[in-house]
Amino acid sequence: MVSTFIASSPSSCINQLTERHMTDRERSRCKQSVLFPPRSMSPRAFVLGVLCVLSPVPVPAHTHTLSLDGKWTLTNSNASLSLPAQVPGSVHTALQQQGYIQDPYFRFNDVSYRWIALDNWTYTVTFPGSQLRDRQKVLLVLDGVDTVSTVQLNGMVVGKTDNMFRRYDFSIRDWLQDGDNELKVSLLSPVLYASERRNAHSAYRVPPECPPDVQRGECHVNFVRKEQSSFSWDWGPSFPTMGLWRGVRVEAFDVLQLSQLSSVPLYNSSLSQWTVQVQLLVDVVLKTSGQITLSIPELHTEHTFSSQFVPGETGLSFSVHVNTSSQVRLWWPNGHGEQPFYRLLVRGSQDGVVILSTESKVYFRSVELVQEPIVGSPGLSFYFRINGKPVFLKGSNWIPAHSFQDRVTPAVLRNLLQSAVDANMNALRVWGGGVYEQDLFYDICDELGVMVWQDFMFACAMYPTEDDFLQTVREEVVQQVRRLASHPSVIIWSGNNENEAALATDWFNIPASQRPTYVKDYVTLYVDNIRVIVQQEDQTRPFLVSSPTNGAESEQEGWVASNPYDPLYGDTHFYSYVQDCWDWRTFPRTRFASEYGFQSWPSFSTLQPVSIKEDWSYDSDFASHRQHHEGGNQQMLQQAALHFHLPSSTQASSRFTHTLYITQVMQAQCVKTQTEFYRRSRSEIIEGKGHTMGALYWQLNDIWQAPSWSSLEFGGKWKMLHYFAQDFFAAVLPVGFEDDDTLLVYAVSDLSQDLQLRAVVTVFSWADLDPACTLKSDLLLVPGGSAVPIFKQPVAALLAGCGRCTRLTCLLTFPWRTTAASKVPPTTTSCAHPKMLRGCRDRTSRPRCSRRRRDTPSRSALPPWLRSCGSTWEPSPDASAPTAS
Ligand code: BMA
Repeated sequence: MVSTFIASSPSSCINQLTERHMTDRERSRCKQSVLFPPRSMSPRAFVLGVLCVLSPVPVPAHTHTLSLDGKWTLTNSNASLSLPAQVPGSVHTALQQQGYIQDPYFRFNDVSYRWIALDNWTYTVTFPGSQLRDRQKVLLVLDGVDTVSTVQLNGMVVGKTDNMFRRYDFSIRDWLQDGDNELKVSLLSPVLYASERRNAHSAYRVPPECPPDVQRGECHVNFVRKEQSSFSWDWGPSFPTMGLWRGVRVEAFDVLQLSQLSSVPLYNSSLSQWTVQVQLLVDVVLKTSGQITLSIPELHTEHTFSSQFVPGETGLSFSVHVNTSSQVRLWWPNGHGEQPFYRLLVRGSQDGVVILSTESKVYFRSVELVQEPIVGSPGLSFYFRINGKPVFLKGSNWIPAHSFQDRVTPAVLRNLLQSAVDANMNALRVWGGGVYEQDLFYDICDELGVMVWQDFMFACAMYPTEDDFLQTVREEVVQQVRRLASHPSVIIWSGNNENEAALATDWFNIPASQRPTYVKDYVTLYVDNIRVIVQQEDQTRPFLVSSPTNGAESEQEGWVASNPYDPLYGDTHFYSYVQDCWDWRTFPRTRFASEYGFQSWPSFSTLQPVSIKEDWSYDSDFASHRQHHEGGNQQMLQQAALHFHLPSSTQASSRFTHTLYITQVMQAQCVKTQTEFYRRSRSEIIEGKGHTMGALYWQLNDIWQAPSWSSLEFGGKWKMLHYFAQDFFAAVLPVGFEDDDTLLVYAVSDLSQDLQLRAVVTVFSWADLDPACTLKSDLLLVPGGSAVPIFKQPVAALLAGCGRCTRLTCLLTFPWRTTAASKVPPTTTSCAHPKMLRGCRDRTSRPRCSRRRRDTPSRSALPPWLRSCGSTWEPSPDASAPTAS
C-alpha cells in the first residue's frame, strides 16, 4: 500500500478530505495557509479539514492533522480558578485576559503576582477522535511546553515534559477514543520544581543559588530548561512563566511523514561549486522504498535519489550539486549586498505516485571564523569572513521581547528588527539567557541581512550534568540546530553566555579544591555534548563554546582560559560604569567586542502607562523597584555628572523627566565613544592589540518598561542611543578623538570599493554659529574595509589658529567630502565636557544662536546635547513634563 504525507509545518496543512472534495474556497484558503500559515487555527477549522497539496498529482492518502490551538480551559491546583485560556499562550496572559489580574507590568505587579508561578496549573481541551484512530500512527505534537508537565489523554499518562526548548511528540493511538478525547497538560510550578531539583543535587552546589536581592527574583533557574531570565535578570522582572507557549496538534498517518526539512549550502572552492546538503527527517511506520527528487529550478539543478524508508524516525541526507554553469547569487549581510534566495523543491514518489511533496527556501553564503596569527601582534585574529570577504559585525544583543512570549507578535518582531537595520546594523547576538527565537525572527533576519550569533540557552551560571539533564539538553540542541540550520542569517553557534568567564574568574567563590569538578561539568556539557552534536549536525558554521572566550586559545587551555577577557584572543565583554566613558583609553582594544554598554531610563511616555504620579521621581520606590542592577540609578547620574550639569528643576516631575533624558544623553554619548573606538581599531595594531572586527553593544531591546542598557524602549520607541547608532554604524564614518593633546580624525569604511576622502574640520565658537575657521586635509585614499587616519593636528595649535578659540569656548565638526555617494553622518566633538563650556548661552539667548550662514553645518546636524548650551541643557519634546492623570 502506498500512502502520502503532506510535508511538515509550516508548509503543510492537513485533512481528511481529498483535494477532489474541496470547494474552490477551501482550496484557495488552503493554498493561502501554505503560503501564509495562520498563527492559530480553530479545532473546528481543522475538523473540517483541508487538503493541501503542493503538486497537482493525485494523492491516495495523506497525513491528517488536527490543530488543537485555540481555546482551552485552565485550572489552578485547588480548582478555585477555572478560566478559558488561549493556546499558544501562558497562564499570566490568560489570567489577565479574563480579568483576574491587571497588567503584570503595572507598577509593582511582578511582586504582587508572584503567587501565580508558585501554583500548579492544568490546561484541558477535548477533541474528536474519529478518523484519527484509523491511522497506523497518531502523534500528539507539542511544539513548546513551558515547562515541567505531565500530559494525560483520557486519564492515561502519555508523556512528560521538562524542557521548554524542545518539541515533544507522544504516540497516542492506543489511548484514543472515537468520541471526545480529553487532553490534560498539568504544569508544575517551575519555582518549586527548581527548588526540588536543587535539593536533590546534594553532592555539591550548582551556583548561583539565587539572583541578587535587587532583582526580586526566584532561585535555582539553572536546574530547569526554561528561559533563564524568566526568574529575573538585571534588566527584567521575575515572571516564571508557565503554559503551552507554542502550538499543539495531532498528526495521524499510515506509512510515513516528513517531520523536518533543512538545507545548508557548502562551497567547494577548488571545484568552484556549490553543494546543498539537504536533510529530511522522516517518521516511518511501514518499511517502504521510493525516490526522492530534489530540485532548484532556477539553477537548472535536479537530482533523484533512491531511498529506503525503515520504521522509526530516520534522518535522510542528500548532497545536491548545483549545476556549475548556473550563476549563483549570494546572500550578503545588510550593507554588503542583497539577500536573494532560491526555491528548493522536494518530491518523494513510489511507483510514480507522489508520497511526499514540499518546498523551502535555500540561500547561498559561506561563513568562516578566522582565528590566525597576526603580524606584529601576539594572540590570534577573530573575525568573520562571509563569502570570502572579511565583514565587521555592527549591531547589538537581542533579549526576549516580552516576559510572555505569546505577546511577541509578528508586528513586534518586524518593528524591532527593522529598527536594527534602520540603525545600519548587520548583526545581532541572540543572547543565551532568553529563548531560541520563533521561526519568524530568523525569517526576517534572512530577509533583512541581519547576521545572527546564536547562543545556546545557558547564561551566567553553572549547570548540573545529571543524565536526565544532559539527555534533555541533547535533544534540545539537535532539534534547535535542525530547525535553524537553513537560515543564512545564523552564522555561528555559541555554547553559553559568560559561563567560561564565571568559572575562570570565580564569580561564585568555588573552593580551589572543588574547581576540577566544575571544570569537568563545564566540559561535559558544552564540549562533549553540545559541541559534538552541533558539529555532527552542521558542518557549515563555526561553534564557540562560550562568549566571551579566547576561542582557539581557550581550547588550548582546556576550554577554560585563565583570562577569557584577553583582548588578544576571541571576543570580549566589557563594562565599566565608574570611569569616564568619554575617555577611549579606558576601553580594551579587543579583537571583537560582543558586549559593552551603559544604562539609561526609557522616556516618560513609556513609563507613564505603568506608573502613577507618586512614582514620578528619581528616588521613588518605583524608580528603585524597576532598577534591577545594583547601584544602577546612581551610576547613571555619576557618569552623566562627569559631563553635564544634572537637572535641578525645583518641580519634581520636571526634574524626573529631565533626569530620564540626561541618562539617555549620557548613554548615547558613551556607547558612541566606545563603538567609534572599536570601528577605528579595525586596521591597526597598537601595542600588539587591535584588528577589532565586531562591535555588538549590550542591548538592543527591552523586556519591560525599566532602566536598562537597551537602545530601543519596550514598545519599540528609539532612545537617543538608537539615533546615535544610526550614525556611528554608518558605512562610512568619520571618527574624531584626541590622543596626547592631538586631534586625530580617522576615516572608517565598510564599503567594498576604495574611497577618496578629504577631512574638513570646522571649528565653531559656542557663542556663535558662524565657523571660526575651517581646515581641510588632502584628498586621501581610504581602501574598502579599512580605518585610516586622515587628519592630525595638535589641539592647542588648531584652536590658537582659530582666533580666540580655547577648549572651553569652541567645538569641532567634521563634515566630509567624499567621492562616493554613500551617506556620511556629520560628527562633532567637544574639546571639553559640556558642563565646563564657556560662551554658550542659556535658553533665553537662543534667538542669537539661530543665525546661520547658508554654507555652515545645520544646527540639527549636531547631537541634541550640543544643540543646546553646555551650561544648561534642553530636553527633547518627548521628555516634556508629565501631567498628572
Ligand atoms: C552581560 C549580559 C547580561 C547582562 C548584561 C548587563 O553580562 O550577558 O547577562 O544583562 O551583561 O549586566
